[in-house]
Amino acid sequence: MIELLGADYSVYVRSARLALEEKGVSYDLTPIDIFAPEGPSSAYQTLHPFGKIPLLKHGDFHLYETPAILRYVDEAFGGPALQPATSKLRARMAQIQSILDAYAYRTLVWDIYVERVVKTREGAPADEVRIASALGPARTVLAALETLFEGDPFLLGDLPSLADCHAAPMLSLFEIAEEGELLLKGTPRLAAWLSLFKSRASFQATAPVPPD
Ligand SMILES: N[C@@H](CCC(=O)N[C@@H](CS)C(=O)NCC(=O)O)C(=O)O
Repeated sequence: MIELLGADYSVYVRSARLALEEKGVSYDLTPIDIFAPEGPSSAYQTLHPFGKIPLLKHGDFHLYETPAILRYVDEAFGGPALQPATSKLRARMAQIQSILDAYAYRTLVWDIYVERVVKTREGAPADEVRIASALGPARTVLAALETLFEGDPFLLGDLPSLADCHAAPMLSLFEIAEEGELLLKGTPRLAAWLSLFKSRASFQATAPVPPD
């Protein structure tokens, strides 16, 4: 049995869940709230010394870092392959995943989505300077992803891959911000891919439960 520790609001947890759903692997999501005032428990910190989510448990095998989890889920279980067959496409997949972690996550999610959408929802003022400074880097991320598109209709071909699972949670949050929606109009392939991926059963099954 697979246990995924994390929270449904987390983009990285959703990436891992998307891979599990796409593979048809059943799992339990055990709540870990890293933003709780007291932080994650010391038992969790022992398992994940960086205190982030997700963490995957498969029997006595424990794994953290989402790209490693995604690859393990694809390789350890049956179901449709989520890694392309050729070295070039697998390299492209790793490249896209690295771009997402290094350049997209902080810019699209924290600098733009959290500032514009989450802070507004919480009645706090958005940091307009932070948003404005993130627009150039966000444009660069979107343009790079648009250029690296190798597939149709998915990022790497006619079937979904780990790159799609990794990218969709970040980009779907980014799109909720007005700046994200606008910038995505400049990358039509990426926008069409996002719209398609959001309609998949895996994406719908992993939607965060709205807070009360
Ligand atoms: N490198 C980690 C990043 C995971 C990550 O940043 N998760 C976020 C939630 S989406 C988190 O745990 N944030 C808590 C924090 O930064 O304190 C991975 O690939 O799993």
